[in-house]
Amino acid sequence: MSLWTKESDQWETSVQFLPASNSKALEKRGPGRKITLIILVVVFLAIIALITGLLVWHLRYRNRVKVRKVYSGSMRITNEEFQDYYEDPSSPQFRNLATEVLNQVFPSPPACPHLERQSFSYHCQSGQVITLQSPGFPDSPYHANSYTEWLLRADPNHRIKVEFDTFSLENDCGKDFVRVYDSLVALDKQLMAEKCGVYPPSEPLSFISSGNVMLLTMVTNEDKNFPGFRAQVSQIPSQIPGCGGALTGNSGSFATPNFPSYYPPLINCTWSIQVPDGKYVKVQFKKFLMSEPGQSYSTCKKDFVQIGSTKLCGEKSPSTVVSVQSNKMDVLFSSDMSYVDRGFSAEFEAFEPTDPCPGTFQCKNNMCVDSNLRCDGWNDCGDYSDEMNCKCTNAQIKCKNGLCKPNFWQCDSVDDCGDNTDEENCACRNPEDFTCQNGNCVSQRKKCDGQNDCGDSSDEISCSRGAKLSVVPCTEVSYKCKNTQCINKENPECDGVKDCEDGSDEANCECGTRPYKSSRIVGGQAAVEGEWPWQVSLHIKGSGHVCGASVIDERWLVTAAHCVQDSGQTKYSQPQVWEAYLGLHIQGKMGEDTQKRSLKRIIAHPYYNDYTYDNDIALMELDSAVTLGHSVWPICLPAETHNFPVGENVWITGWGATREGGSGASILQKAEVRTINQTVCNDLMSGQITSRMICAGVLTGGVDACQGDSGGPLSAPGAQGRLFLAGVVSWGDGCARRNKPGIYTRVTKFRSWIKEKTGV
Ligand SMILES: *[C@@H]1O[C@H](CO)[C@@H](O)[C@H](O)[C@H]1NC(C)=O
Ligand SMILES: *[C@@H]1O[C@H](CO)[C@@H](O)[C@H](O)[C@H]1NC(C)=O
Ligand SMILES: [Ca+2]
Ligand SMILES: [Ca+2]
Ligand SMILES: [Ca+2]
Repeated sequence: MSLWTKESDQWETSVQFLPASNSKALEKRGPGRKITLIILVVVFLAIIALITGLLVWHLRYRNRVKVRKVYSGSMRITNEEFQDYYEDPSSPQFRNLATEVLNQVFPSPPACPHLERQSFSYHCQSGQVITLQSPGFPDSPYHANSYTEWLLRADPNHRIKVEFDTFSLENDCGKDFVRVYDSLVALDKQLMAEKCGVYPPSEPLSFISSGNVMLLTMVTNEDKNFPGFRAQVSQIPSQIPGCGGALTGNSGSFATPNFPSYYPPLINCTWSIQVPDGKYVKVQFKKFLMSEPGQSYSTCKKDFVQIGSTKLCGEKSPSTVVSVQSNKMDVLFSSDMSYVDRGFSAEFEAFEPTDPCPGTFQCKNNMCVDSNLRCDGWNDCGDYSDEMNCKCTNAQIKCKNGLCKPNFWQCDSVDDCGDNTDEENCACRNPEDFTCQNGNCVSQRKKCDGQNDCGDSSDEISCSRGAKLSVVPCTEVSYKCKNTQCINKENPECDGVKDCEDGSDEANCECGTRPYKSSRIVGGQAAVEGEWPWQVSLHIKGSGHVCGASVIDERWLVTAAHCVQDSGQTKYSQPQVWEAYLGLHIQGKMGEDTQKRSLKRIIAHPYYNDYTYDNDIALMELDSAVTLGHSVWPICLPAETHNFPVGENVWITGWGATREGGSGASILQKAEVRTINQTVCNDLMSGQITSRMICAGVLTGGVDACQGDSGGPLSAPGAQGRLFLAGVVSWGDGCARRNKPGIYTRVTKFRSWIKEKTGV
């Protein structure tokens, strides 16, 4: 039935759609009926006019709104066969069909508000790769306020695979985003993923459809236009490899289809594992990412893994182990029609029922860990079972709850024991007191009273006296502006607020940012490409990577003085023996953005002590300036008064080389460490720690490798997501070892020396 048919009996049918409150009027018979109908038609037309007005305003003029919405719908023509020529909107067949459809639906085509939108349509052929890119890519940023869609089709019995090789959008999915649908229309229930932000090439982003169609849409708002994306589209057979199968033997590995990229929607895979008779099977999920909106992590109704009656979904730690008391195990993976994730990679292993962890320690959750990880203060099992019932050594604190923790986590304001034992009896015993930066204790009442009670003015730092910052007498801990005035705010440099009258605290703040935020997949130890754009690899010509360094501007690097001391035949102090690689990710593999430079000059600190490693810092001038960008970017240098609080989480990065050699990693590695209380560290290192050094220890369990390179950066977070060069990897293994702190050169102590030598 149609509202537009003029036969009167059909009018009656149509008015039944009006609200119930009008039904009484409709029951009336006689002459009143015609008037009612006229009134109804007038009201109806008024409503249509109002809606049209609102729509025109919404679509045409209301483009300043922050959140954009895209409306879509679909229509099926039931009495027509789909033909290839219908894909081409300019074909006569398409036009004829469209006119027919429009004539049936509307007596005359409605006026459409003009929208800035583009639509592309492709049909993949076997063996053919189609390249898609956002409008303007790569020469110009994408357009503002645009809607672009790509309709992708494949032959029957094929799937569409889309692989993004570049993906760079604004980092707010409420503003600019790309959506991938498992259909040709933008239906929420078939939305596979919504993406924004920047993905580095080392983090693959590819999607596979469940059938032979897929839709990509891209929506942008009015500002912040980024380069956009480029993707390769191809068709692959419906039967995708890696979805289930039989696994036999004593051990092996398996993963979801397309891992480490996204699995397809609507898929069931079953792996049937069988190990030799008499043994039992266990499976450890090394990576497990199966998160999606609307998932309940207790019932796992959407995408999940099932082993017997155990269901897993969401994100799981790498210590997730499932075992069965049988030599057979079925692992089922199931994904539903909306939202996909990266899936899992797993290893299975046969074990003797009588000895599940030969030669190693068996955790309560059935995982096996190296025996020497027992009672070392790190939770390696994931359930603390390796840290229970331990006898603490001299190098450990005995927590009241029975755990043992390394001494160096004492007095760092972080509760490592879980019951605060490690933070008791630190400095000011009276809880009423304030601890000064120099360790003195003053009454809380003396804080921010305008008097220097601590002796170092630290009781007068970070005092908010209204909105106005006060200029204070200059001391060791107060920040000095360029105009020589001192201000009472901690770490005011590059925090986005103009604190100095002359604005000098916010000058030269283009540093310390990075294009790629590391996302969850890379957890582990390998860095993401572009994650540490100030990291430099220093090579000795002919013998490869020897030390790390940090970029501080387009011409200067900071490294360790011990890297540039002559030894035997090699004249490490001479600039001509070195080569600097900037923007390098994998050793031996020059990336597109890797820049290689020779050195013009090396300035080692004149007071460097080869015996104590005091003043272990050096500067290197490049023979020509590098181009700063995504892959090469300077880290911020902290002001002399910058305070890196004890207990703060910081990062070390490098390929794991020490000056003395040792096998390094090929991919840049990273490790999260935590700064250690100076007094505690000095005690631990038998009094070898000077004020020009800063200690940090490995934070998370499991990391035990040599992550830092001599001379490489210790990167600490500052305001606005910027990173500051807190230290230079110096000694004490530079490597992050669990029970040994690493010792770094404290860069704040050398700020004015760096300025004097480089002007930076
Ligand atoms: C996967 O298996 C479940 C349970 O057997 C079934 O309900 C579902 O339809 C299957 N999905 C696909 C895509 O085959
Ligand atoms: C370091 O620990 C000592 C006690 O061992 C304490 O007196 C001092 O205040 C701590 N330092 C900092 C900066 O927390
Ligand atoms: Ca442990
Ligand atoms: Ca602690
Ligand atoms: Ca500031």
